[in-house]
Amino acid sequence: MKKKITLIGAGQIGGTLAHLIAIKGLANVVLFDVAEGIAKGKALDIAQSSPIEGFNVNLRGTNNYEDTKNSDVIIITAGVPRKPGMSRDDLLGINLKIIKEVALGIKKTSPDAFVICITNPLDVIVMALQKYSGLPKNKVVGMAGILDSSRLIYFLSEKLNIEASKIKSFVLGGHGDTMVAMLNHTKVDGEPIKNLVKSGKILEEDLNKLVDRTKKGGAEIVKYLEKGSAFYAPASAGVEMAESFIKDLKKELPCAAYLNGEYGVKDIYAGVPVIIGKNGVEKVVEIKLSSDEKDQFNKSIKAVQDLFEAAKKIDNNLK
Ligand code: A3D
Repeated sequence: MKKKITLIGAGQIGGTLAHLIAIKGLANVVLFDVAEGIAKGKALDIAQSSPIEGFNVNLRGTNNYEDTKNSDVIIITAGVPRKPGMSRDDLLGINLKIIKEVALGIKKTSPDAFVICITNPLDVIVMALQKYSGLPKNKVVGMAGILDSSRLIYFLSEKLNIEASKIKSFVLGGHGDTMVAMLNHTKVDGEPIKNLVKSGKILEEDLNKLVDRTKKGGAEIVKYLEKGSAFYAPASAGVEMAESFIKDLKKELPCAAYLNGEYGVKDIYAGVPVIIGKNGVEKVVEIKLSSDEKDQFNKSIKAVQDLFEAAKKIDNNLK
């Protein structure tokens, strides 16, 4: 039987998620949105492309949680995106309220689902989602690291004029300006990037610029779009996580996961490499960090902790 993926939020990312899932034939899709017409319209529009694309999945739009019942996967994008000049953290108050409503909705109807959160500010919202819903911590995870890593890999591939598939790299920590690019673990065609710096194939200064551009990758797109934020690459990243769960691929992916002592951190969500398989987050992979990476990672964790303190001030129930 086909699996069921519910998308809570049928906006820019939600619609793109539905399109990608349908084209891949990954699962039947329920698009849920408080704006019922948007959910219904997008579901119908994508369904009408099935004779052309040749996919065979059901798509429906709704504003009723009953229709999302017993979902295998839920991907949440409900909330407000950034406008030019806004930071992700500026979205906290409004998106916290929305996530509470969503958490209560999915808890009642799909308590066994694997839940992927994309709503910003990511690390704090996914942590609040887990607390509000009470769903198991290995079944509630945030999407950010795959996107940030993909941005860095793309920028490197453009700069070095080499296929992105030949580059391995990833980004850890919180999904914000403090994210940590793992340059010691970055390889181009199997060769450490540091060797390419030594041999002059890329200047250290240029490499640092690419890392900085990655950190500001979301804002760059917000500025271009003027209305709304990135949605194609975020949707691709969300689908990769859902697919690893549904097909039990056990891929190692950088995601915002619950840390219980790993990386020396307790009781917080942050971006680390995890294995995603049929049991959700099956393992947090602990890689060795250099002392500089460790310092940067701790700074990033501190930023997430501070923002979670701000969230607790907004809603006492988060304590
Ligand atoms: P947008 O196109 O505005 O879609 C959001 C949708 O959520 C709208 O259709 C709303 O009607 C809907 N919505 C609002 N409240 C509710 C509710 N209570 N229940 C159900 N639906 C609701 O935004 P988008 O799709 O571009 O972005 C969605 C979120 O993803 C934003 O918070 C962005 O900041 C965030 N985002 C995160 C990343 C990460 O890498 C983590 C990247 C890009 C965007």
